[in-house]
Amino acid sequence: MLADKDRIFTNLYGYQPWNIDAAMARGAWDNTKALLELRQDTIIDRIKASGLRGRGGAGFPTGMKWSFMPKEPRADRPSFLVINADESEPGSCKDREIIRHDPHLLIEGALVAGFAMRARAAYIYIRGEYIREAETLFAAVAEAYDRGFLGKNACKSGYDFDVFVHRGAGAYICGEETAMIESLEGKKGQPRLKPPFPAGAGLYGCPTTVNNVESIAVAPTILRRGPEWFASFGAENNKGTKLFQISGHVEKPCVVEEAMSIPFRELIEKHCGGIRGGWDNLLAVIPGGSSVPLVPAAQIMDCPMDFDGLKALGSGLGTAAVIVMDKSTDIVRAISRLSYFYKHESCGQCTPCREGTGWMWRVMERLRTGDADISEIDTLHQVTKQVEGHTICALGDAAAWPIQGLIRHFRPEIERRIIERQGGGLSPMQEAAE
Ligand code: L3W
Ligand code: SF4
Repeated sequence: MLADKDRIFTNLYGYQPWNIDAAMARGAWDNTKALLELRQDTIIDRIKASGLRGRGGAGFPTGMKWSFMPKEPRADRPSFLVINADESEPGSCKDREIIRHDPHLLIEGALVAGFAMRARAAYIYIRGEYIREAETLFAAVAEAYDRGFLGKNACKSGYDFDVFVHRGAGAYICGEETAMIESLEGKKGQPRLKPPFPAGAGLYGCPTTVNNVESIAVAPTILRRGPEWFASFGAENNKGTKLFQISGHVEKPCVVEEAMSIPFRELIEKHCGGIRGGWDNLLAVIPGGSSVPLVPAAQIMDCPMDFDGLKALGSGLGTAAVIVMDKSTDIVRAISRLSYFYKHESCGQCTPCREGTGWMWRVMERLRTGDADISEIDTLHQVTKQVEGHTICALGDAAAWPIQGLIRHFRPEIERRIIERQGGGLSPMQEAAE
């Protein structure tokens, strides 16, 4: 278990105030000027050496992403940092806790990261529903300006840096980085085709890096304690500490910072008091937020909770939002509900996603009630394959993968409902087994 002395988020549960004095007593804003004096390339090298990978779902190496930004930005084409606080992935609630209880970790991180990539300003795009959190963030940013940590000559470094907080309006798709950029520009939040990646042409056509809240908030601590310290946690290629958000049928749902690669069973035993009704009652887990496929109980027990461990099971770490489902769960209904979510949140600009998400949800509903034909299971699977990889952004994949996971692992359950609804008999899988 991660020792308290190794936690970055020391006020995750809000036992102390979030304000700047309390944050400074915990170590934030401690001689930030000295961090900036490391200079840009050293900061980026140290973040690369730490092994930090993006905490918003894709796991892209953070230091490498920063290194894509121009080393000599033009005066008429400034660089920008955009911080993705549009936390909307079902199951995800870690960025909310950072902003609620330790916003200065994020704001100091914005300055350090922005400086490293030679950005003129950072925009923190916060989910519209996070009303109280936005209030905290506005107040915390104002505190940082009052102390001279932001604005002209930030932290007396000779560097000018502004932080703006922008509230979203409730669209999941604005968490996709290019839709977020469109939304910041005042347009409808619809993803752009990539490339160009934001580092080439982002906000207002200028070089831009979009990073998740957690990725930015850990940066100052990594620089203070050293990249080797951060890299001492987790497995090869999966380094550092990580916020896990465990919801569903555990005894004590929680958000907790742990070492990356902790085995699933240990994570749940140590922090959540086990599975409701005992380990034999576990049915399946969605380990990384609703966009990654579920994993059946038997497969996930000893799995390291990291990018590679979960990928090997055909799933992913995503945002590390671990949704635990026990045997009381109607698994077909649960995935059908997620299908509805993706149908509802599709921005509608590409046909496979706009049409496919509605189509997949309608079939899922028929599978849920048992009113489908058994042959529709294969048809549905084929449709998910037509959507996956054929859309502008990852929402199409995210809509397809949970259904693929359901069919892969729970096909007999889907067939059972159809057979029962239609008056009994053996399912094709049962017939094959006879
Ligand atoms: C320059 C290249 N930059 C990649 C950058 C790219 C982006 C990052 C990762 O989706 C996933 C998605 C959700 N030159 C580059 C390059 N980049 N190649 O690297 O890019 P990508 O396309 O792999 O992912 P993405 O589009 O950022 C993110 C999944 O996360 N997810 C959850 C999302 C929800 C939240 C939330 O609620 N907070 O994050 C869960 O799995 O499905 O697959 O910056 O520009 N050659
Ligand atoms: Fe919009 Fe869906 Fe296409 Fe993404 S995949 S751009 S959400 S229609």
